Formats: sequence, structure tokens, C-alpha cells
Amino acid sequence: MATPVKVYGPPLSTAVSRVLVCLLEKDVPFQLVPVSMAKMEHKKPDYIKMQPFGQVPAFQDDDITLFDNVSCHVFACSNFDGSRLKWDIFLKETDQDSRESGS
Ligand SMILES: N[C@@H](CCC(=O)N[C@@H](CS)C(=O)NCC(=O)O)C(=O)O
Repeated sequence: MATPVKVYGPPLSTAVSRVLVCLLEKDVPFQLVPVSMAKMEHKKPDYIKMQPFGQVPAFQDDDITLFDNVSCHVFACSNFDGSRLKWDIFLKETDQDSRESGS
């Protein structure tokens, strides 16, 4: 992790706050980049270039950009150490199931 993860959006957004809780729980350093929904910044061309759905959150880690809070959770649980969260357990069990079934 060369530069801290960036999360774009207002922390009052439920989707953004879910990502922040995940990163805080896992103790992952991050930078919160404010995006004012009141000023419709999430619909501006520069933001849409990064997040084509014009929604918050957007999440960046090096060359990876994610658009959905659930994919952020899966990414964080697959790539960062720290507290084990529900997704860690789910991913571990899914991996174990696929190893046991040979798929
Ligand atoms: N699929 C996204 C949806 C995120 C979402 O609905 N964000 C809302 C704020 S909580 C948003 O950006 N709304 C503005 C819009 O849809 O134009 C996720 O679950 O993270």
C-alpha cells in the first residue's frame, strides 16, 4: 500500500460510512476526500470520470477504483490485515468450500 486508500464522499452517507467503518475496524490508513452532494459534486464531469455512476462512495487504492460499498468490503477483507470482519469469515468459508468441492 504505497499511498493511503482514498474514500470519496460525505461521511454522513450510509454507503460511505459503511466503507469507513470497515477501514477503521481493520485499522487501514485512509484519506477521506470530501464530495459535497449538496453542491452536486458527485455529478460533475471530473468525478464521473472516476465514478461513472455519479454516486458515493468511490474508493481508490493505487490503480484500483471501486464504486460500491460491498465491493470495498470484499476488497478490504481480501487485501488488508486487521480485525476479522463478517466478510473475512464469508470469504474464508467460501474459499474452504470451493477447495473441498474441488471447484
Ligand atoms: N451501490 C452503491 C450505492 C451507493 C449510493 O446509493 N450512494 C448514494 C448516497 S448514500 C448516492 O450516491 N446517491 C446519489 C445518486 O444516486 O445520485 C453502494 O451500495 O455503495
